[in-house]
Amino acid sequence: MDHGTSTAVYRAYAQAMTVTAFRTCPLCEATCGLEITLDGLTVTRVRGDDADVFSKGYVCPKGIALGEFHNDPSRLRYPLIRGADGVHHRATWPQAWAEIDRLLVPVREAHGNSAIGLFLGNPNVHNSSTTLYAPALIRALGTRNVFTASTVDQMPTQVAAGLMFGTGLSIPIPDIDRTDFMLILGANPMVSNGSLWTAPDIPGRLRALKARGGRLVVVDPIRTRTADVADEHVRIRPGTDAFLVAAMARTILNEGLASLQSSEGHLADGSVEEFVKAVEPFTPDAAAHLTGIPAETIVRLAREMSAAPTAAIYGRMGTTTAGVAVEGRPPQSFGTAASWLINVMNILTGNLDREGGVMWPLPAAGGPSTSGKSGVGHGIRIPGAERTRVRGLASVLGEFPAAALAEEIDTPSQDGTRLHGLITIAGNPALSTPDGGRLDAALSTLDFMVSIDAYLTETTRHAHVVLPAPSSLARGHYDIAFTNLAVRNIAHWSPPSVPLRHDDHADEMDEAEILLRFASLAAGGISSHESMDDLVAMDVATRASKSEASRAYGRSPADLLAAVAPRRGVERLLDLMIRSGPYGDGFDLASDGLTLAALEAAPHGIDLGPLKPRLPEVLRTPSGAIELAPPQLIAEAARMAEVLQHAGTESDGRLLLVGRRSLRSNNSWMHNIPLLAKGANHCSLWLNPEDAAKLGLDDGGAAAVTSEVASVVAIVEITDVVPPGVVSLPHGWGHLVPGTWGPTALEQPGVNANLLTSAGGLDELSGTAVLNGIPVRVKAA
Ligand SMILES: Nc1nc2c(c(=O)[nH]1)N[C@H]1C(S)=C(S)[C@@H](COP(=O)(O)OP(=O)(O)OC[C@H]3O[C@@H](n4cnc5c(=O)[nH]c(N)nc54)[C@H](O)[C@@H]3O)O[C@H]1N2
Ligand SMILES: Nc1nc2c(c(=O)[nH]1)N[C@H]1C(S)=C(S)[C@@H](COP(=O)(O)OP(=O)(O)OC[C@H]3O[C@@H](n4cnc5c(=O)[nH]c(N)nc54)[C@H](O)[C@@H]3O)O[C@H]1N2
Ligand code: SF4
Ligand SMILES: [Mo]
Repeated sequence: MDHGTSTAVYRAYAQAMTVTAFRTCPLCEATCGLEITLDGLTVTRVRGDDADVFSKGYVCPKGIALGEFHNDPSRLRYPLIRGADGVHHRATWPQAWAEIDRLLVPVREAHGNSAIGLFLGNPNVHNSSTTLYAPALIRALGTRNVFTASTVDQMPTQVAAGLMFGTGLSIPIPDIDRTDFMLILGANPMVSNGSLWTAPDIPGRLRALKARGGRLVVVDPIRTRTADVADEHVRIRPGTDAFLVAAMARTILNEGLASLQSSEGHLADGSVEEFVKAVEPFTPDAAAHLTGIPAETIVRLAREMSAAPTAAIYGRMGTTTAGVAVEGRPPQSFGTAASWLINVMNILTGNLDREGGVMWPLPAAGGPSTSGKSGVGHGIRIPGAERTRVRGLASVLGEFPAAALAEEIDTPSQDGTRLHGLITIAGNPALSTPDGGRLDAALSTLDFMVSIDAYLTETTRHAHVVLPAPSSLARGHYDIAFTNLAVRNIAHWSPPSVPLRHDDHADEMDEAEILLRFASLAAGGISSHESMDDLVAMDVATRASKSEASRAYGRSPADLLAAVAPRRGVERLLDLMIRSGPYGDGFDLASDGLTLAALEAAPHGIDLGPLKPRLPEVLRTPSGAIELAPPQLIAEAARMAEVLQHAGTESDGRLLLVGRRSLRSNNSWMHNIPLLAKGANHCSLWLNPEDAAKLGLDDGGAAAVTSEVASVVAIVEITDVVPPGVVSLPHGWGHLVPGTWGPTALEQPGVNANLLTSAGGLDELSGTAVLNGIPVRVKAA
């Protein structure tokens, strides 16, 4: 590879003086604008960009720490090949590709394309290079075995949105800036900064809600920071949100409070009647028994929501990844049902698609709800067409449940069809997926493993070849996913703030190029990475020209490609998407529509205004209507009703384990950043004083926590933010392997909460794992 020019650019840059760069923070869904000061290639300061059209200067501790991440000497800067000694050694790019080829070819020849799996982790969604180019690698590999972090996260919400509105990204977003009543279930946006809800400065937006006389209610087993700032905190038994919301919806219907407003005339025929029948069993009393929330409170919340001039109910991790154990059965999850019922509540109270309710963004680079034909589409297919080999679990929106990854590797088969190889991209499934111990062992048996990552981790340490992901500051960035989920329509392009580094200590390659070169290799080298890029661009242009809703409908793809020349890579694809998107110039230079060039001229982003109603144009269901009662979800309601009948809530002495997030951690990474790591133990086991006294445990003491799957030892922190009967441990910790991460992370290792979670009970419709509400025994260690 020719590094001639880029090395020269890099040298010049490295000697440069102080510069200021503006870019979107890639660390969470809030997409804050950052102002970054660089001295050559070293970040000397990060602060919020006061001029950012969306975040207006807001920033959190993680965003500030992006500089230390960029500077971190432990971050990978060149390819690694694992030697016979099991140790990873520096390699050149040609050596790395040769090693990949040497290992990949025999596995595919012996066992077929699907013997290679992929795991895509969370940071992919915050990275336009991988968002746009990972599909090319998947296609070139020809494997059906794709796994992502979605099935330990938001997949239930996507499935519910897909069944009701037609696409997995048609998720209605709380209009926080204009609502009068906000009901939050199982989310802690004061710490997470919002999820499936892109809204920089959630603290400020919640303060503004209260200042204008609005009301905030939080339903969570834990008194979180969000519960602290709320008008009311309602404690709930883990795993039971679907029952709470079903009873609220039933109350609205039975008391004649339903008022459809904007949804009027858009609901599928007969669906309200079907829904009424389906929620009949969920009386407030029955729900009270299971949820632990008094029936009066359930009824009052339903009435309050319907009486508020505008209102939004929103649920996140606690509603999508929690399970409830009933009469000794393993925890069962109703994540998709909970997401469905939340949507239905917004519909029945007249809050879908209206200002102050929940609304659909109109993303500038387009998305599933802006392509195809307006108002009608194919919908989604649930259950999906494919089945996993071992448990026969259905595919969901083109992927398999992450909880099935370990068994797909370690379960032998007659015909040798198991997974023999794995590629991980920006994922740490050894820490982030259930039954992590089994997966960790399985990874060590693979014949082929390649990871693209910023660090050597609990996962990537198993890879035969590790390809370094450059710092996010070195890439161009546009939030393709989160503009589909934002509380305001905005567009923001961040050009690379620093060049890729090539010197004695580094040999970096953009992830788009890594993926294209990998795809080219996986396709047998018949086309170069440049011609692979041309194919991807042709694909994007063709889709735009075939999509009736696009501003390039009916145009020849070749014309569109000519219009965006000489751009290549991410910038070419984005220019195509933006110019054919809902605000685009339609490739007509006389128009004042949006282009990538316009974004390049606006370093603080472009504000495209508040959300506007989108019914019925937004729908992509085959019926062209909102499916209030999809058969898959009516069947879930029947399963819920069955659980209700068997609901004994007596505890057998076990406590229920739930997770949590911390302002100064980001899932399993950023733990090697001194700015974030300092201070208290982030990975303590929260225990209520009553339980601590019963169990004879002291603050700071060690406790053994034992689930059906495994046992771990954690340090106890006694606090009444957790109620009696519930304990909390964050995920993403357990940095015990010498040589991984870096010194700061290894100093405060914590424990891996996912050693305790089980890969067993899934939310079936979405294949999503149960990570909250895990029955555990706790005793002094
Ligand atoms: N028990 C329990 N488990 C959970 C959760 C929970 O609440 N409880 N939460 C779940 C959720 S919501 C999620 S999203 C998952 C997250 O879990 P994963 O998606 O598996 O991984 P992360 O912990 O986000 O780690 C991301 C990896 O990407 C690397 N990385 C960072 N930036 C880049 C980049 O730009 N390029 C590349 N190639 N690599 C990069 C990091 O070094 C790290 O190794 O965990 C899930 N697991
Ligand atoms: N600082 C920071 N920010 C992050 C992350 C991070 O690691 N650190 N991770 C990012 C990612 S990947 C995601 S997906 C988002 C997640 O964003 P959120 O969902 O807002 O964050 P969590 O902290 O997981 O909130 C889940 C809440 O559900 C509660 N809970 C558990 N079980 C139940 C239940 O059965 N019912 C109810 N009602 N509540 C329950 C928990 O106590 C917790 O308060 O955060 C993102 N932002
Ligand atoms: S809230 Fe999220 S996007 Fe904003 S600075 Fe913090 S990590 Fe970055
Ligand atoms: Mo997540």
